[in-house]
Amino acid sequence: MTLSTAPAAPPGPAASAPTHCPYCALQCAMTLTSTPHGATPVTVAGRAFPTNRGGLCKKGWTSAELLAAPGRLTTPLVREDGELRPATWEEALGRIVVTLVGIRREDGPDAVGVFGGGGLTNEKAYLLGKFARLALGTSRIDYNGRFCMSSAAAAGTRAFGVDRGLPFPVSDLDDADTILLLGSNVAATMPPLLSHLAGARAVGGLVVVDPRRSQTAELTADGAGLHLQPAPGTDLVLLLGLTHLVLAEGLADLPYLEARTSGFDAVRRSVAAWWPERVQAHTGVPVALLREVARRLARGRGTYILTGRGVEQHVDGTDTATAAINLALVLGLPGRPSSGYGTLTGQGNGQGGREHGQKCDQLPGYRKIADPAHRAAVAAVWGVDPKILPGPGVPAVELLGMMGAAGGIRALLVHGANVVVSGPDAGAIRAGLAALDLLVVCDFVLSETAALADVVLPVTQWAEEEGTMTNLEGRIIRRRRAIDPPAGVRSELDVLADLARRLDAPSTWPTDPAAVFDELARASAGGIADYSGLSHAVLDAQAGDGVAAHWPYPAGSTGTPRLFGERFGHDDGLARLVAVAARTAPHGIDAGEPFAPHAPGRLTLTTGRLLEHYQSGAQTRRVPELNAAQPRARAELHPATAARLGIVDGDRIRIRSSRGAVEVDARLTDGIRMDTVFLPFHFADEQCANLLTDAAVDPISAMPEFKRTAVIVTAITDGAEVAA
Ligand SMILES: Nc1nc2c(c(=O)[nH]1)N[C@H]1C(S)=C(S)[C@@H](COP(=O)(O)OP(=O)(O)OC[C@H]3O[C@@H](n4cnc5c(=O)[nH]c(N)nc54)[C@H](O)[C@@H]3O)O[C@H]1N2
Ligand SMILES: Nc1nc2c(c(=O)[nH]1)N[C@H]1C(S)=C(S)[C@@H](COP(=O)(O)OP(=O)(O)OC[C@H]3O[C@@H](n4cnc5c(=O)[nH]c(N)nc54)[C@H](O)[C@@H]3O)O[C@H]1N2
Ligand code: SF4
Ligand SMILES: [Mo]
Repeated sequence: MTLSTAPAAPPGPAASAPTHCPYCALQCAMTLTSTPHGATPVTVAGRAFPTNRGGLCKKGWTSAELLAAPGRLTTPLVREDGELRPATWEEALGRIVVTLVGIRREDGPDAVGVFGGGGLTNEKAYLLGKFARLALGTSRIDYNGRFCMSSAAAAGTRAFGVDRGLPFPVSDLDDADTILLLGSNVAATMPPLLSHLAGARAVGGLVVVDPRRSQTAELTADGAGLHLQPAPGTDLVLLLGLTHLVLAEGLADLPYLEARTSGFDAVRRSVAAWWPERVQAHTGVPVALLREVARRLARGRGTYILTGRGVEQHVDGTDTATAAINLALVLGLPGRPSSGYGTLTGQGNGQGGREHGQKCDQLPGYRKIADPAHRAAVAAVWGVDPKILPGPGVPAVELLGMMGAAGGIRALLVHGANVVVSGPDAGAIRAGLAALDLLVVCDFVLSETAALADVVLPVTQWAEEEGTMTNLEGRIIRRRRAIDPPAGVRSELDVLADLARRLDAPSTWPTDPAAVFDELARASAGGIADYSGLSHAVLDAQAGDGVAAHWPYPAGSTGTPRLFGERFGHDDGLARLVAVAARTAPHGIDAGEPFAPHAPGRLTLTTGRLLEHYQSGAQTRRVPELNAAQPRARAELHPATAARLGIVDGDRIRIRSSRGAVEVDARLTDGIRMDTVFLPFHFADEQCANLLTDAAVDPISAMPEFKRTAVIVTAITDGAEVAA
C-alpha cells in the first residue's frame, strides 16, 4: 500500500466541469467554470438534466461562494489547554491513533463510535463503513440519515422489499393529474422539482398535507389543488381515514390487490373504525375535504402519493409511511405506468448514503450485517475472514446517548454531520460530546460540532473532488473536480486510508475515488443496491452525464429507471400491506404537567426548513447572500395565538419544552394552525430548535420525533419573561 501525506498530484483543473449541486437530493446539474483570479474561484450555471431542467435554487446559485468563504479549514486543529490550535497532519493523526489504540486496549473496539453523513459521496460512505468494521473493529457506526430517511426506508423495505426513494424518474410526475404530497415543502426544499408538478396543478390535482400553509401549500390556491391542515402528528389517522373512505366508496382496485399484494384483509379490518367524522375529530380536517381527496385519488388518471419528513420524523413515522403505502396499494398505484408511491430523499447522497454500509446494521449493496451469506460475500471482497466483521451496532440516537456512559463510547469520529445542531435533544448531545475522551471531526468549516472537537481534520469539499452521488431517483451521477483544493487539505479517502494503515488494518485502502468505486461496485454485486455494472468510466461515457444510471445496475445491464413494473422485491414478488394502528390516547408530549394540552402558552412545536438554509446551517450560514436573507430563527405563530399570549410580530419570545429552551423572534402568519408553532432548525446556540426536541424514537426505524414537541411559548419584554 502506498500512501502520501498530501493529496495525490491533482489532474490539472478543468476550465469548466459538468457536475451537480453540493446540497440536496435533487442533485441539480450545474456547470462550474473556474475563474482563478476572481473573488469566487468558480462561477455556477444551471445545466440541462431531467431533474432540474437547467434550473437551480438560490442555494445552488450561490454554492460556489462556500469554496472561498472565510473560515475555510486548511490545517488540522488540536485542542490544547482547552483551545483549538493549528497542528501538522502528523501530529493530529498521531494523536488520534494513540488515543484510539489506548481506548481499544482498555475497553475494546466498541468503545469507539463513528458517525457518518448522507452528504458523503458513495465512495466516502463505503470507505467509512469499511474503516469502522476493519480498521476500528467497531460495530458502533451510524449516520445522520437516521434522522432523515429511516422511517420511509423501513416502511419501503417492509412493503416492497426494496428501499429506493423514488422507484421511478422524477420526470414521470410530469404526466400526473393527481399528486398527494404529505409533509413535504418542495417549493422551499427542492424548488426545481416544482416544474414536474405543473401538470397536476394545471388540472387542480395537487393535494398538500401540512399543518402550515407552506410555500408548497400556497401552490394549491386558486383551484390548483387542495390543502389539508391536520394537527402535527395526526397523519396516520388521516391516512387510515382516507383508506377507509376509498374502501367504503368502492374505489379500491381489487384486481390489483388480488394479483400483486398480500395482507389486504388485515388492512381492511384495521381501517374499519376510522370513519370520516372520527378522523375529523382527531386531525381537524373536515369530512367533506376527506371525501373529496379520496375520490380525487381514485379517479385520477395518473396518481402519485409522495411523502416527506413532515410525516416521517415522528415516533410513529414508519407506521405513517406504511399507511401511505397501504393507501397507494389499495388504489393500485405502485408499479403501474403513470402512477406510484415514493418518498422524497433529502440529503445530496441520502439515497447512496443508505446503501453502502454506514448504517449500523448494514454492509455494502444494502446487505445485512447479521446475515452470514452477506457477511461472507463482503468479507471475500475485502479479503478478510468473515468472523472478524463485527455484528450490528446501534442506531444514531442510541449511539449519541452512549457518549461517556458506562459500557458506551469514549471516542467518536464524525464525518459529514453537525450533530450538536441537528440531533434531537441537542443539550444532551453537547453534554455527551464533552464527556468523550476523544472527539474527531472531519469537515471543511468549523461547524458547531467541530468547534467542540479534540481534533479537527480539514477535508476537500464538493468542487475539489471526484466521486459519485445517488440522487432521489436512485440515479448515480458524477461529482467532478473543478478546482484544486487549498494547500494543506486532504481528501477524506486519503485520511481514512492513512488512519487504517496506522491502525494496522487488514485489507487494502485505495484512495483514488475511481478505484474505491470499483471496489464498492464489486462489494455490491448481487445485493439489493447493485452497482456492479458501473464505474466512473461507464458513468462518464454515458450520454448526458449518467442520465440513465439508476440502480440496480448489475454487470451487463443498462440500469433500472423504474422498479416494480412486473414484481416487487420480496421473494414472492408481492407487495405487503401491513396493518398499522394509530394511538388515540394522550401520550409522549401530551402527558403530564406543565405541558398538558390546556396549560397556559402550551402549543405543539413542529420544525423544518427554509429555502435559504441547508440543514444545520454550517454551510449556508457562511454564504453572505443566504445569511442576509435569513439571519435569525423566527418562530411562526398564528396571530390569534400571539394576541392571546401578548406577542406582536417581531417580538422576542421564549419557547421551552421538557428538554430545554430557545429565544427567537416571533413571525406572525395566519398560515399556521392556532395550536402549532413552527421553527426552522438551521440555527445554533440559543436559537437551536433541537434544544427543544426529545430523543424518543420510532421503535422500528429509530427515527427521532422532530416534528411534534409540547412547548410553552411566552413573550420576553426587556429581558423578563412575561407570564402567559
Ligand atoms: N432549503 C433546504 N432544502 C433542503 C434541505 C434544507 O435543509 N434546506 N434539506 C434537504 C433534506 S436532508 C431533506 S430531508 C429534505 C426535507 O424536505 P421536506 O420534507 O420538504 O422538509 P421539512 O421542512 O422538514 O418538512 C416539510 C413540511 O412538513 C411540515 N410538517 C411538520 N410537521 C408535520 C406533520 O406532523 N404532518 C405533516 N403532514 N406535515 C408536517 C412542515 O410544516 C414542512 O412544511 O429537504 C432537502 N432540501
Ligand atoms: N428539529 C429538526 N432537526 C432535524 C431535522 C428536522 O427536520 N428538524 N431534519 C433532520 C434531517 S432530515 C437531516 S438530513 C439532519 C442533517 O443534519 P446534519 O448532519 O447536521 O447536516 P448538515 O448541516 O448537512 O451537516 C453536515 C456537516 O458536514 C459537513 N460536510 C459536508 N460534506 C462533507 C463531506 O463530504 N465530508 C465531511 N467530512 N464533512 C462534510 C458540512 O460542512 C456540515 O458541517 O438533520 C436532522 N435534524
Ligand atoms: S434544489 Fe437542491 S440540488 Fe437543486 S440547486 Fe437547490 S439545493 Fe441544489
Ligand atoms: Mo434529511
